[in-house]
Amino acid sequence: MNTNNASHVPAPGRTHADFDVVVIGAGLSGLYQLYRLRRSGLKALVFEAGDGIGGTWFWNRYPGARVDSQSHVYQYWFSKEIHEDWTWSERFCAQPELERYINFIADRCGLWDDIQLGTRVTGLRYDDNGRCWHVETDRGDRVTAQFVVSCTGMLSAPLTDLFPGQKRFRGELYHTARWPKTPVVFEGKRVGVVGTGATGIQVIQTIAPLVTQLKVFQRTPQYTIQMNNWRWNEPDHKQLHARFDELKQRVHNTFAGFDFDFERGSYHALTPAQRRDALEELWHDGTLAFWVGSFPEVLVDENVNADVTAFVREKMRARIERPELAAKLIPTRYGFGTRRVPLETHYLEAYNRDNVELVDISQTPIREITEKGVRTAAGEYELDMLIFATGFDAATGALTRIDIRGREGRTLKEKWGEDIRTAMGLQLHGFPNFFMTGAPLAPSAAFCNMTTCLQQQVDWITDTICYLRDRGRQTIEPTAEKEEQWLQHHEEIANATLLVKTDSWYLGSNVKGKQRRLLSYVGGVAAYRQQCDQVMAAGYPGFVMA
Ligand code: NA7
Repeated sequence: MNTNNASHVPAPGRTHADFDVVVIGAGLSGLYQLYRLRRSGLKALVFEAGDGIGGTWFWNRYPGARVDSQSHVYQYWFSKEIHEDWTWSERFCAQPELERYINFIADRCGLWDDIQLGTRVTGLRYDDNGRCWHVETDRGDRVTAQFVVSCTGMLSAPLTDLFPGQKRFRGELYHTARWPKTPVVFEGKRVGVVGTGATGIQVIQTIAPLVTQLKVFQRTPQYTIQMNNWRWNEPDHKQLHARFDELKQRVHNTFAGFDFDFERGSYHALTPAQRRDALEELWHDGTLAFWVGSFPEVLVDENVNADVTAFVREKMRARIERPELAAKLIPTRYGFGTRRVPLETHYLEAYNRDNVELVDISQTPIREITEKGVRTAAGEYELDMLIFATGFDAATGALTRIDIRGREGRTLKEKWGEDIRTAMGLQLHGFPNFFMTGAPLAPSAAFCNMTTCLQQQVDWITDTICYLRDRGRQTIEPTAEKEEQWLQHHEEIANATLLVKTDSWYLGSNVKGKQRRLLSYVGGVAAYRQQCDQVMAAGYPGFVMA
């Protein structure tokens, strides 16, 4: 595409750009962003790198991929009518159903015309004179847009090149976030999985019964919660549809954007027996409520955390047959909930199988990938297939992999290379008219049910663009002081939690050389939304409009 229609006289608040808005990414947030922009009368174009829409649910089609939020809160809330035309088959849906849902939404809203698939944005350059962004893609597109909204996903830049020798492996090699659409055959194969995060766990529990041999290379053990999944039936669908208005409100007013909250009061106010009962009840629920809907002290109070950790260890131990295995699989070096807690189904039992071996690489790391398999400091493991479930350069990676140049040509990579900071996770000083969703220092990941926070962020961004247009303004940019103030607020909350004591992608410590900073805002979804709304209501203090 090469659009060049800049001859018109722009309406007040608009520039001569080809588009009012270019959106990067057609995942959950990108599609809703397009929907909102169109409804606001804005001309938008979405560039999507994949050859299909869905973002996370397009790329992560690995065996066992499933959402850890309950389906009835992991959805869009903009249309009751559309909501009633869709039913979820399970309490926690699998990837194919999520991908179908996202395509259903695009069909129902007629979004396809403004989405260009198979096109990766490679460069963004801000033009101070034209007050617009120049957008370049790997397909040779050159367009201008007054605003750019990145909907690139918090977990979309996979860590794929981790070990020497990867290219010489003669077997099949996959990263879970680049899983092929063509069927992968597991039967009769010796398979290795590197990584035991939420992804690795889903892969392992799914393929363990299929493969001849499974070697799991585990560097850090995980606390896990047993998922309590079930199939919904007709009366359930009716009941969930009837709850639309209530749920739509509720998810925006809980700590983590779910249909549960810290509603049991203080852990300290309960007797030991009451605490045990509460934990048992939450455990039985089989959702992330055991973590981000139990007691707020779990994330901040060492003693409460130790109690809950002991409870989880006990539950895990009961399912692992061999004590030496339990010693490897149950974490001891960090507290429950200070890393992302995966939900699982028969994960621990997979290790009771004869064809599954847990290779503890905490002391004997992987040295290289050989022609035949994996060589650790303890020896070589011959494999037919190797699966990397090795995670992502979270929050920053998707954007620093694009050449983004703001005012005076300064790159985002340089900016975040010095210090990862944003204004409320929504904008950046030095990058006017550039908006982000799922970015650093906004609520995200398990501290926000992603659909809740992404829709809230898209709403704020769209309303802000309309605010400018309606007042004849062309640009908006946060001040350096606003960024600093938000950073201080974020750090104050983050440093009061136990999260900052444990290494994980939450802190960027999974990426060599990355600054250690809690990437998600953990002040709570409701509190965050209120702050965003207040900024808007007060006429955007801390943001410069021109
Ligand atoms: P995660 O949670 O970052 O997990 C990645 C796993 O890969 C984790 O077990 C890592 O061990 C392991 N890993 C990464 N690099 C290496 C190397 N070099 N050697 C050995 N092991 C390695 O990613 P996921 O995809 O599972 O989940 C990401 C999020 O997606 C998840 O939290 C949900 O929100 C959805 P480590 O723990 O670093 O020792």
